Amino acid sequence: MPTTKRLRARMAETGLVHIMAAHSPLSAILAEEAGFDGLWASGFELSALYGVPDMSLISMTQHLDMLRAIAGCTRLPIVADIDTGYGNAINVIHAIGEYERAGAGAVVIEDKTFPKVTSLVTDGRQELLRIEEFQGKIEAAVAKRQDPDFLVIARTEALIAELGEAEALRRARAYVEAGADMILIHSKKKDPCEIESFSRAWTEAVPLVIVPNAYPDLNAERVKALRNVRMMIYGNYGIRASATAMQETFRRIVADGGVQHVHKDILPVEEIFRLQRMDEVKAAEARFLR
Ligand code: SPV
Ligand code: MG
Repeated sequence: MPTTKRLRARMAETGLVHIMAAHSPLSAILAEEAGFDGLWASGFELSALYGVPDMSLISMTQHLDMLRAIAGCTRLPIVADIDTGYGNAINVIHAIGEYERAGAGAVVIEDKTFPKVTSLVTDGRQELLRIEEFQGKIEAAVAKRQDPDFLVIARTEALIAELGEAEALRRARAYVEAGADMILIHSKKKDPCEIESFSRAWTEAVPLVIVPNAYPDLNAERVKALRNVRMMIYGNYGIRASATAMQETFRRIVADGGVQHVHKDILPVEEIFRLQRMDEVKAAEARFLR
């Protein structure tokens, strides 16, 4: 079954899919082994990996290269974070062709102006596009996709821009009219009540996607009670987890004056060999090297 169909089937079967952020093939392999339903090719994570802020500084080529590398290492569906779609509706048309070919199963396009500013930063300059212009981008994405199961997810940043729930609902409804398959509603409030209130006010048939980065208390059990959220994206947990581990380990090595203590607390090299599928290489060596 193609990954696009699998993602839709999993949503229908479980009612809520769990999508983990991946910034590399290794993080994707670990997410797959942990049991996630899909991967989030996160702009934030890839930006952080390159050591730059998430402000449209990473090019489409860089993002696509990483997505292709991830797609080559996992069977999980990939939800591609294409930010603003790299420009206007014409750029979106080009991007959809590229992302479908690269192996994405869905895209999320957000209604900010290009270049964007990362959503969770304090006092970020959050500028939104005119509704009609963003509708054109969603319509262009829907018209361009080849596979009807490829999801076009419209993300509104109205709450991030502090425009209020009424504006967020107005925008989300306009994006449904334009053909969006799902609506991603984002919030930077620590209290999940902003998202819960939006979800209760959302009466359209099109389901919601959330990214509980700022409001971690909204767990799957609470989300299921909302009834119209079908996808949870763990948006920056891959890069934060790996940075936590590296920061702690590197500091200990400097403090200890060597690796004599940390080596027992990190994965043995044999585990990395397993993740690299060294056994397959050894089998191929035995069979083909003469
Ligand atoms: C990302 O992971 O790139 C996101 C989620 O878009 S957030 O950074 O919280 O906006
Ligand atoms: Mg992003």
